[in-house]
Amino acid sequence: MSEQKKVIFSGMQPSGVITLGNYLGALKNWTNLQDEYNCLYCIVDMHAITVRQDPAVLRKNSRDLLMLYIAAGLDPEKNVIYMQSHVSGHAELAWILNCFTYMGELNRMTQFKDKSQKHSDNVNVGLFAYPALMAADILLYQTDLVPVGVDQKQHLELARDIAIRFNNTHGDTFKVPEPYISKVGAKIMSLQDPTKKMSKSDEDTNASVSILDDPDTIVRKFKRAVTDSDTVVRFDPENKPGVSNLMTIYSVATGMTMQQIETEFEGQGYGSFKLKVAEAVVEELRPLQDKFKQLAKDKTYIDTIIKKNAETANYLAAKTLRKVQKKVGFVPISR
Ligand code: AQP
Repeated sequence: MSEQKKVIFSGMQPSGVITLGNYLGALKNWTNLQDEYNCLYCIVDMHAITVRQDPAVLRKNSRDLLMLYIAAGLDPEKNVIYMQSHVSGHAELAWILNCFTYMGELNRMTQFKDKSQKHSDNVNVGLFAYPALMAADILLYQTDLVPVGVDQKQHLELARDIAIRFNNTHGDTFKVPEPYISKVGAKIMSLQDPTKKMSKSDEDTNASVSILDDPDTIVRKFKRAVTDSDTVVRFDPENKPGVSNLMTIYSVATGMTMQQIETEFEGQGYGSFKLKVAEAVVEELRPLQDKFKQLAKDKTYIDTIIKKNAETANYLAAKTLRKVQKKVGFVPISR
């Protein structure tokens, strides 16, 4: 990794096949950063087990996600693409940072509130401490910038607070990360309840478009998307959340402005509008899906990428971890 370039860190949970929301809001933007920055993109499998996962499915989703990163255009020679559980430094630093994180702070996190309601039979300590692990993910690599969707901003702010608190106690140790706000990123909402974000773990399969859905499925899901009783294609997220969400998707997929979209569909009903959005999404995902199918045939290549990138990430993580362990007073092993 070049010393001069700024460091970018981000990740996704292999808690299902990623959605169009994950793609348009995050992954698509990551591919534009790989030349200008030193980028680490993690498959955060340790975060995924904060809700129950089937082990075989988690293994498959994790490998698939790594292949999707590459299929979307992330070059595994330029970016460090790796599994979180392959770098024990994440867990080790998370423990130390747990001791610099207050219960009150974690209690305020909206993701914890949402997920503990959704999984009321399994409100575990990992789910509660999720933001401290996320802080460790980021701080472990002396990250400058973190590209996250709007929904993750609260967690990033906490990571900054934890870094500042540690630095104030033990002297300058962590770089305090900044959010990276992409020019095009967008929050994509559920197709069935446009007041909720699109999520890969949504039980209603019509609510989200998986990045690997075939064209017929994509068209069917958009045809069923919830809109309103009006017939005008107009951008008004407050009063027309369904239509505005479809417009956002169309805008990110085609590069058109809301004004241009309103003009294109003036005087037309929602039927043809929905079909056009679906077609734009099919075209947007086609190259990625083709590349994914190719990669899936080459297990040896993917195994090599996994091993090589895990080694790089471990090497980088060890530098910060040793420094932190020394600062808190752990006895080093003499060499
Ligand atoms: N609907 C969305 N629109 C835009 N961006 C989104 N992101 C997630 N959903 C949307 C962004 O995707 C990145 C990876 O997210 P994650 O996998 O770490 O977990 P998440 O935010 O909890 O995503 P999901 O799909 O909702 O997962 P589940 O269902 O497992 O909880 C992040 O940068 C996020 O901002």
